[in-house]
Amino acid sequence: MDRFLRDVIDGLSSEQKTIPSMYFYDESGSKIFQEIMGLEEYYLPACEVEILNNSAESILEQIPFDSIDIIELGAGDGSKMISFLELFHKKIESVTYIPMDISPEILEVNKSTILRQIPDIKIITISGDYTLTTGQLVERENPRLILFMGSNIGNYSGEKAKEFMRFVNDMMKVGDYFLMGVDLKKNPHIIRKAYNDSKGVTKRFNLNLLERINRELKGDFDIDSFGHYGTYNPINGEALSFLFSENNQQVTIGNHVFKFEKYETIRTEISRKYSLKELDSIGKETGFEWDKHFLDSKEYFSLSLFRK
Ligand code: AVJ
Repeated sequence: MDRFLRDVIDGLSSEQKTIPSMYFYDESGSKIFQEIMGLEEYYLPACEVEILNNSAESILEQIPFDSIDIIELGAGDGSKMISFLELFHKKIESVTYIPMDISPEILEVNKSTILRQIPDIKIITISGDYTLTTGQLVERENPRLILFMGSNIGNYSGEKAKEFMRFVNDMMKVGDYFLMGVDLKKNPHIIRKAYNDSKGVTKRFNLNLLERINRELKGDFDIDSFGHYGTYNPINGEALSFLFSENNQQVTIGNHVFKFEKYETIRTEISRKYSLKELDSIGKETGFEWDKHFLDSKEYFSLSLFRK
């Protein structure tokens, strides 16, 4: 069975209905996500870019290598990293940029974008699920800087985040570096608004999941009878997104039938926020020697550098 179908059937069969957030990003979902990234209320990208612009030199100063593989997990189109890579390419003798992403198409865009700006940088693209493709790196001896940007770590709940950090740590030799973009705990109103924007773009982003199921899995979701609700819990730092059914209804996907009670929810995403203290202790627990945090002026977001 198709993995998407299986995950949807499993998710909608459990007590608390869920759909994994990785399925947001089909073609139209990726477009809506671009729209989210441009929203005033969705402060994350602007903060991350500010740090990339203001702290790239300080980050570079921490890293003593004269040849380096810069490996980016979930790299996307690469546009965000241009100036950062330019600096590293200028100051370090040999830089190889290795963007990894599920989508081979986006990696082609990435490669041509980077090469247009930095024509003589070495680039190796690796497409596929990065948990399955890192084997392709085993022969490479260069010291490593691994990148995981955009607060994508937030999509993992507590234990899963640690598992991911250990997975990254296993890709590294002692003395290698890991740079991760992390959204920080802050005034809870600001976080809540980032996931409940006033133009309803995040709502469309969530409802697109149901449309995608209708399109690709022959579902019959009545999109108009679902609402969107985002929560933020300042105790555990979890921003959760839900879709909820406005009525008692049933939905058919292929030959599976799912019943929804009025106001029953589907959990679609977790976007976890961290404090710097939490990041320090997670780093220690998952095998890193030290970490340093580079923040934006509002202290909303951190680029956290971990050394193994
Ligand atoms: C791309 C996972 C970091 O969780 O903030 C944006 C995705 N979801 N608005 C996030 C998202 C709703 C985003 N990440």
